[in-house]
Amino acid sequence: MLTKKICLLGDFAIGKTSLTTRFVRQTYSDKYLTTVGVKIDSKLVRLAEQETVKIVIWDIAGTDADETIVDKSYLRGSAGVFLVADGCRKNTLGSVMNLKSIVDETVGECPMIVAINKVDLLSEWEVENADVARLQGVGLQVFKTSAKTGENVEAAFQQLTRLLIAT
Ligand code: G3D
Ligand code: MG
Repeated sequence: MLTKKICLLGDFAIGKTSLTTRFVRQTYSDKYLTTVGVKIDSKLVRLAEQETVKIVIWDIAGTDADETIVDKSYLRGSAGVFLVADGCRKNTLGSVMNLKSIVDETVGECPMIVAINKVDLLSEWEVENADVARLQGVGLQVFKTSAKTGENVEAAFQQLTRLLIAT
């Protein structure tokens, strides 16, 4: 079976761990432990074409909103990257662009998907269509997700998996 490593990257407290937990275990907990270092999970993803891929997910500790620091050694061997922003904090989109550049430099060209998370909190939503269009303009596919309700979580991971096996 194909095994592919992906990394989740994005600012602190935007929902990386919650998205991973939702995807891997179909659950969501409002209680969470701040990720220290890295947490590794895996899940078998069955694609429509009867193909099953084992996705190994590296949930890397949140970066500081101002610094976008990521230990590049974690990125090594990644087949793809799941970039995460918080729809209620527009500045987290800037970090997504920085992280994309870091991935471009360290991993090289690889599939990346953006999840703009917390779409269940629409009343607090700050991200506009133009922001989404800007990401799409640099070739990123964007999903508005909620780890809380599960909306689009499976779809985003499935799409990244599809891109992984297409390359
Ligand atoms: P991180 O791994 O990116 O640092 P976490 O983020 O998954 O630890 O989540 C940070 C906070 O955001 C947690 O709340 C978590 O419950 C919340 N959260 C994550 N995803 C969603 C979502 O889709 N919707 C909503 N409404 N909240 C979400 P606390 O309050 O424990 O800090
Ligand atoms: Mg975390």
